[in-house]
Amino acid sequence: MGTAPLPPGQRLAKGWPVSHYGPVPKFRPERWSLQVFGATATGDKYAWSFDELSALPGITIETDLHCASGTTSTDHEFFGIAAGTILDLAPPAPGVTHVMAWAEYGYSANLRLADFTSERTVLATHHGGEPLTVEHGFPLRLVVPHLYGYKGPKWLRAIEYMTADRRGFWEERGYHNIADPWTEQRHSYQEE
Ligand SMILES: Nc1nc2c(c(=O)[nH]1)N[C@H]1C(S)=C(S)[C@@H](COP(=O)(O)O)O[C@H]1N2
Ligand SMILES: [Mo]
Repeated sequence: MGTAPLPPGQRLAKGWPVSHYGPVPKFRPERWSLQVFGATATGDKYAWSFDELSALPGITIETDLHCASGTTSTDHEFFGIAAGTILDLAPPAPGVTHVMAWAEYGYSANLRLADFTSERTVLATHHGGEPLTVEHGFPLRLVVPHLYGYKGPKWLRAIEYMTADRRGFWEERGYHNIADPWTEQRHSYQEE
């Protein structure tokens, strides 16, 4: 937050910069769903329309966003569905250790299950009381406050439950598999 220290090696961004790879997708509500697939407890797939998702109970969190390239934007208030709520509605099989968060155009980020189920991890629909803007991920983005920004896909479309780890988009391209900003886990070469 405004008075919180920045993680090591980060500088303050001006405002809230937009940062992502590739184009901004169009939202087509009639074709849109959030899916949960992979190693679910029942073997079933789950899907929610945007209206169904919006009817679920939500939480508000405050956080800074730390981009691994070195800028931090501060004082964000996100509202959305706690990741734990999704876990309750779509229980994972006992062997699930990781999830892959999938966005439009195949962007992905892998997370340890504990990072995904962290109390403050949210599938955000709103920022500062307003729907997300399209460049910041409308209609839905994942926010994982305790990890670098690349672990939070904008334009989120699916959660895949996994029984083993697999690297996501940036993790395959030289970024750190865990992404803790407080210990500067930026690069894959830092992994043991
Ligand atoms: N779909 C998608 N989500 C993404 C990215 C991306 O390239 N594609 N980039 C990530 C990175 S590296 C960062 S730092 C944040 C930036 O979020 P912002 O543009 O809202 O500041 O989005 C993350 N989510
Ligand atoms: Mo980033």
